[in-house]
Amino acid sequence: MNKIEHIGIAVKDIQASNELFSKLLNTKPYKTEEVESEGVITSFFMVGETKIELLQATRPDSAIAKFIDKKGEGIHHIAFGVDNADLEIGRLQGEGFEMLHQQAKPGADNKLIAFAHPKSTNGVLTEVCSERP
Ligand code: CMX
Repeated sequence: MNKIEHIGIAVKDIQASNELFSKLLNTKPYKTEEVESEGVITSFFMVGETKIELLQATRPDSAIAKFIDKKGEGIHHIAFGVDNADLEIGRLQGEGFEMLHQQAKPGADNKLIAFAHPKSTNGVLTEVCSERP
């Protein structure tokens, strides 16, 4: 694990939250991107070395829609930057963590991503991500 790459925050209305977080962080989002496979629209803010990712659901079966229904808006996941997400999946499985993906898949911001189930990580949805080659 090299660094905290980003913190994901589930929001209901990304336009409204872009304005709110622009004021909070005193910087504008540098990117907005839809990830069709995940059913989300995302925006990213740079804060030092770490990013804040806002996530709004684009369909009712999206992980973000389910999360907001259950828990409301708030911190959804922590993503750790790694050199190679596929190798990290193997390491984490070897340590007994329940990985939701056997192979890293394309995510927002030009990353390969994989998640560990929050049930196996003390209730914290944990992502590993590496740069897409
Ligand atoms: N953090 C902590 N706990 C969470 C959670 C989260 N983000 N999401 C769900 N949970 C908990 C639920 O509260 C629930 O706990 P209880 O059993 O105690 O009630 C349990 O996990 C199961 O939750 P669920 O609502 O039944 O949801 P599912 O099992 O259908 O899915 C999960 C949960 C984590 C497997 C699913 O959200 C997932 O696959 N996430 C990874 C993908 C993802 O989050 N994509 C969106 C971001 C993509 C991006 O960054 O680009």
